[in-house]
Amino acid sequence: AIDSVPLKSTFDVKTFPVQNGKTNTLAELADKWEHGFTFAPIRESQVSRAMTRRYFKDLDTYAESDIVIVGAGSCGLSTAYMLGKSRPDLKIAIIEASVSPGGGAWLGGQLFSAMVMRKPAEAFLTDLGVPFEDEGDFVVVKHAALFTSTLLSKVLSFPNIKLFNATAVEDLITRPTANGGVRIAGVVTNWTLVTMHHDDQSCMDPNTINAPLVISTTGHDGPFGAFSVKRLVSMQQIEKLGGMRGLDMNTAEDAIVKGTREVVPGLIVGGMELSEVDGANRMGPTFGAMALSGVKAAEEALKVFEE
Ligand code: AHZ
Repeated sequence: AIDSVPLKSTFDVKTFPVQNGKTNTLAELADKWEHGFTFAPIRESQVSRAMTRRYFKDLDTYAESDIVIVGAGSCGLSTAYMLGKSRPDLKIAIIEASVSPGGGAWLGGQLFSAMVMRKPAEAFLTDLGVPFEDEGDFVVVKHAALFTSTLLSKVLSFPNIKLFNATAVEDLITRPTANGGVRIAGVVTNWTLVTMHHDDQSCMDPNTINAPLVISTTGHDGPFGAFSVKRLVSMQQIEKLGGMRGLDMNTAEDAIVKGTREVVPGLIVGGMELSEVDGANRMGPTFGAMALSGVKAAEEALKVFEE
């Protein structure tokens, strides 16, 4: 039956027989090499349904989220980690434009593997369980990818967090407030490949996620970066951007962590996106401010939910 190709689509996954509900151990596999190895049978539609059914359920579940985090770089992922740990009751959607989450945190700087964090950001590494070498005023993780992959694996393990990657935020949902301003009330999303081709493809309208709180961590200005704060200017909610300044590690990291806040009602901004609002310096290849801006963004978010 598994090989049959029905002329009409009569195949129903619910009636497809479960061949073998047993799971294997690696020790049992060794035995199978000796006695004829085959994978369990599958029909292609089962693979398709296993993926699409879950994705559409997630789209349904997270259409009303408690928090949307825009951008899964080092700051966005640190924010998600803190929120996932402390509030398993909140539904948190992460929207990441790239196929691969992690932003600029897969290398420490240029092509170099090691990631530097100035103290006291080592507290975040200790909590996460990422080992480091102590160099006095700063610590070094042997590979930035160890930090990012550990953080990502913890974030993805939280049952109340869903990462929608290859998906871009193209706009913010707004609601009028009593004083004539606006409150951010969610995000407008599209498949990133569509977002990148609005100019040369016919219109494909976007999708939406409602949420009382959006945390934007889309990085400094670039093809995708600083998305939400640039939109705040064009919707006249902030007059103009300060613009990221030149590199100064000492001032930059303090400014980003201290400045992480609710910039307009319903929108917290963290990480390097904030440098564009406040006219803060960049810090280059030191990542402590990204982790601690994430910790601060999560604390600011929890204040909103405790109000
Ligand atoms: O793909 C982007 C990246 O993964 C994603 N992103 C941007 N715009 C988006 C949009 N919708 C969805 N409209 C979007 N996703 O946001 C992520 C930003 O990650 P990042 O690593 O660029 O930012 P960060 O603030 O988390 O970390 C900055 C790291 C830097 S930059 C820097 C310097 O230039 O001096 N120094 C440090 C430590």
